[in-house]
Amino acid sequence: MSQFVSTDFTRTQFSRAMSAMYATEVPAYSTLLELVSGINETTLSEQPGLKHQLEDSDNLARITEERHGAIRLGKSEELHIMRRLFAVMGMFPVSYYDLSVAGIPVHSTAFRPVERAHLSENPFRVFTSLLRLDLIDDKALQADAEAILAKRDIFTEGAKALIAEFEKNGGLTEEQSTQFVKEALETFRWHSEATVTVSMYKRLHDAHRLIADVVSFKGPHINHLTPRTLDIDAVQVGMPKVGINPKLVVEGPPPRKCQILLRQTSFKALEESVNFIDETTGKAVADGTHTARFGEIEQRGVALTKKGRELYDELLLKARERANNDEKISYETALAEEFSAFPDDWATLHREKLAFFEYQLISNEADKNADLDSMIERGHVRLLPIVYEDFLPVSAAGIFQSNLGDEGGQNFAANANQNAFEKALGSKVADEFELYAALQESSRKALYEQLAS
Ligand code: OOG
Ligand code: NI
Repeated sequence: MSQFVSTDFTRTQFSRAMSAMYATEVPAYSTLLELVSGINETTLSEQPGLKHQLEDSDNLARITEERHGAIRLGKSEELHIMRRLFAVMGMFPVSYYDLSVAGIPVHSTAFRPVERAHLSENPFRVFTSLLRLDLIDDKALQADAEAILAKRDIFTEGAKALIAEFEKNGGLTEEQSTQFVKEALETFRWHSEATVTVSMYKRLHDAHRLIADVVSFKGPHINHLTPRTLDIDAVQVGMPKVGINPKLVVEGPPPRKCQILLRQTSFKALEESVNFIDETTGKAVADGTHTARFGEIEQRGVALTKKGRELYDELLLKARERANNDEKISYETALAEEFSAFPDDWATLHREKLAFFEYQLISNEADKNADLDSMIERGHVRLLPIVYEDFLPVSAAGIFQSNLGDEGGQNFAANANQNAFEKALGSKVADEFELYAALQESSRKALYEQLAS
């Protein structure tokens, strides 16, 4: 018996602690959790097929606890330590997201578990952005923001010591794990005391609201925590009835029989009062507000191959262009019409190599020499969609914009810089397509081994 607890254990404790903390910080979050769990129960009882599919792919148990969160960091060192902190919980950086294309001065990755067993246990993920002050035109403001950020340390001494212990020994004891969760939580907590004066806050805010949000505070407060729903359209309709007003459009693909990728919607949750530093006394005084935290829900579908993703991107772009150029057509209609070109049954999605699947042998008449698609066609093998675990840059930009407000601020030129991001991170980000392909391939191998035995 190892003296250490698993990284799954620590991740689950952390995700529960974050959820409990967010519920006390943002009351609408608890309302949303209740709404989502009610709708998930109804969906499962009305759709026994979906329930079996989730059961057979080890995806049912995780759903009630499934969440993602998001944070925004201010400097390279923070991202570097954050990578090591998430590793303690079995979470690794997957994919590079360039948000400058949408006029948002950050680039991002998602920390999440990558292996099947760990995902089934608890897929908790955190969308993590790093501010890009290099994109600001105002060089004086850039220097001021850098100087403010240089002074802060967002991690507790205890958290840093336990990360080092984990790296040295290869694990944490249960006691250390409990302490680690407590210490790590401090970094994600809301701090109502700003580190700047009102006038500095205004300067940062005028450059871009996001810059003010990242630079003015002691830490990268978790800005939303998102439960997974099995029916986002029902939640979208249900939200106003419980006093929550979602953004107008659901990001991602339109409603379909076979869910693909990710659909998301969000709402503004809270205006916080903030104590800024008084210019003359240097003391914190209660004299301002800041909107930092919001709510979001998501529905996850099958992961797409590169080919499927290209088709998705192409249809999404077409729908957006049509809705923009033609006043008579709504975005929803344009989206639904364009996506009629995306096959909507599992067998075709598999045959055309548009999506990733696991295989389940459901007959003992299967011929081991037959090819996969004919086994599927004959009903000898069942397709289990592999859940999309990542994020979509166009949707993420929509989510950022919905909570930052549309009003002005500087626009930023598209300027991806994955190298700089990975240098700050201290490692490469994993390629999501390779991860899904490996999951599919190991299921294919297991199927043929089963057929051969
Ligand atoms: C992150 C927005 C992106 C998502 O689910 O796509 C995101 C942020 O606002 O910091 O969370
Ligand atoms: Ni989100």
